Amino acid sequence: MGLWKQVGRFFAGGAVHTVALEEVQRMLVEADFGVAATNDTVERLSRADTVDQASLERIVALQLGAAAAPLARAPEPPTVILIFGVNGTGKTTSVAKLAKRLQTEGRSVLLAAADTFRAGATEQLKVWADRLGAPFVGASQRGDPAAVAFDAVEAATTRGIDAVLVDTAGRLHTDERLREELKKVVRVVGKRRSGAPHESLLVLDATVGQNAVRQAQAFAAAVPLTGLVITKLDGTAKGGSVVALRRAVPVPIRFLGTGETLEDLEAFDPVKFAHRLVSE
Ligand SMILES: Nc1nc2c(ncn2[C@@H]2O[C@H](COP(=O)(O)OP(=O)(O)OP(=O)(O)O)[C@@H](O)[C@H]2O)c(=O)[nH]1
Ligand SMILES: [Mg+2]
Repeated sequence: MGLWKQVGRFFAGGAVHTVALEEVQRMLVEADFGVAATNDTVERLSRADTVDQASLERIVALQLGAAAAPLARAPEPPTVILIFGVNGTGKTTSVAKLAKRLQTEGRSVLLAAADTFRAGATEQLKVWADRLGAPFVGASQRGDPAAVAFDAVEAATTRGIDAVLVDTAGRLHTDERLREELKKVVRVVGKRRSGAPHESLLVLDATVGQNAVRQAQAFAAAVPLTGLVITKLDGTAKGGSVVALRRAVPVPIRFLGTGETLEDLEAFDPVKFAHRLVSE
């Protein structure tokens, strides 16, 4: 991402000039920071006596909120974790990565395919479940996503499994039917298990820039979210969308997806991310 490589030359000697700030502003917008984070960053830079790489990192980190909290743990198993997002953002892959992470922490997981919309979605999650050696619940045919989620919570309760990860269908965030469907999933798991869902994570693709901000706002208005998972950060030079997202929705960033394998998931760390964005 290496923002300093682009903007550092405008602060040669550390001095802050108006011309430099205008150039920096343009580059931040270019890097998907969005208007609010761009203006805030430029404001802070303009007030600094001198600007160097470390100070820019600090200014960016300040806007990224706190480090990620660990995944919630219900007082009695199972902990229910719902995964939302538009098509192709990396929901199913993130479910598998989160399952792997929980298993590594010694927690048992069950995967539920509540994406009954897209042909092949159930099979795709089943492949991950088999690879992880995790039990799996899906609908045999085009079923009701809420019913799948309900059955999954039921199965995990009976079997004493620690966590249920529910993969849902991806459709456009503007789709009214999808929003109703997701609300129903939330309602139904809450009925089966008081306090559930314990986590509702929204998966966003970092490569789509400001569009991810609009998706986050639409989902946050439809269902109560507990965190964001931002994927495909390996595939973009513009990680600024992470800063923009943090500004746009009052939902903490929990994990970053950095590739296609099970290991490519990081707990979000603002200082580390600011370093990557500015200096690498
Ligand atoms: N480079 C990269 N690719 C990713 C990442 N996460 C997911 N992908 C890829 O993105 C594509 C879509 O991932 P899925 O997990 O199927 O996305 P989805 O949101 O479940 O898609 P739908 O179910 O169709 O809505 C796949 O090719 C994944 O391998 C990531 O962090 N980095
Ligand atoms: Mg999927």
